[in-house]
Amino acid sequence: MNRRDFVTALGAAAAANWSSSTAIAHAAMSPLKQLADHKGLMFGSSLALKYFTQSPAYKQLFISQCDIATPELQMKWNSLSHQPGVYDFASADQLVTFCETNHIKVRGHTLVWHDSLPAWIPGRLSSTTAETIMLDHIHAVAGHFAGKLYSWDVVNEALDPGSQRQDGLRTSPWLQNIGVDYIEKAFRATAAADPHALLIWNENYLEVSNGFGAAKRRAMLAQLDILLEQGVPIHGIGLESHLRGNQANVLGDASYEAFLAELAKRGMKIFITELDIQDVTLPADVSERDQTVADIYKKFLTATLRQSAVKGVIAWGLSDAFTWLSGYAPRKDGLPARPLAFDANCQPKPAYYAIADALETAPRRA
Ligand code: 9MR
Repeated sequence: MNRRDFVTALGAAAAANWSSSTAIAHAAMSPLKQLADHKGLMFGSSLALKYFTQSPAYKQLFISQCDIATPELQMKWNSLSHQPGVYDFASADQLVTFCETNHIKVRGHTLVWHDSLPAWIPGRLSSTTAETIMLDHIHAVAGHFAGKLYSWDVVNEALDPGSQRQDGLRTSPWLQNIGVDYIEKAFRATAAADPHALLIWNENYLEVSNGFGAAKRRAMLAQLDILLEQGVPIHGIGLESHLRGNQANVLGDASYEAFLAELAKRGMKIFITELDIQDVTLPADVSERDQTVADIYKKFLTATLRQSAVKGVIAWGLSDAFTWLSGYAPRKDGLPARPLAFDANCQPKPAYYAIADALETAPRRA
């Protein structure tokens, strides 16, 4: 039995009889960052340092598995600033220092979003003030971290086919008050403030092959063609990939791979930026639930990693003990959510083996 078969068999054993196989599984575990690195890829997770205070084991797990991290909250506008023009970078700086010490790259997240804005913003935004407010924010924040970050999510979730606009753009406060060129202005300002960071458009639902996802893909490619034609410095696309346990038939299919190829053709680097799998609709039985989640990880990542423009996979958390889904999408039966690679005790689940397997079968990047 080769190592991959061994790891797969362990995954199946873990699903069948979790408690007795945990010790062996842990011993056989290769760090995901190492498996990724063998293929010229990065692996990481969202990061909130407060979880490390609650669980030193989680801290060790994080350091062992990740070579890239995204602050879950600390670089959002409402975390950094409570009054116009006044910023407190202490928590975000602490996170960056932790990552520097542990050789973990940091993805800045996120500069221009319609969500997580400070309470003072809505009352102040108008067509005469919005552009200055946005550009001052980019200047202050991207300027503060200049040279320290791997990338910036410059705009976040800027598409919404439900908006009924022809161009598929979200009618966010930025679009409403600045106009469609807020995207171009945001990218150019970030490039000026931090010329070293990769500049990313981070977006949700692009990975889902249904009508909504297809409309988003069309809108994204059309926007990219306009922006790139105008020389806007946009270097990559983030696919959030908050997946669901009942989506197996609309994930990782040929139309998705064709979309990734279209992004690659336009010179985009591609990142999976917020990967998790909501298990709210899945059966209570843990083995069955874990296996369904693992199968989706495997199918989705295998298809994704075939595309060499994909440079990294970042999960939205590592341990089921610390997932936003516990609050956002609690199960009706009250059982804890199991959306991530490691269980609440930081032990690998079938999802871990599925991710490991997809990384091991991925083609090597140049
Ligand atoms: O996981 C994050 C949650 O704790 C926050 O309350 C929420 C609002 O800031 O953001 C969540 O993360 C989001 C990410 O920043 C952007 N894409 C969607 C993520 C899940 O909502």
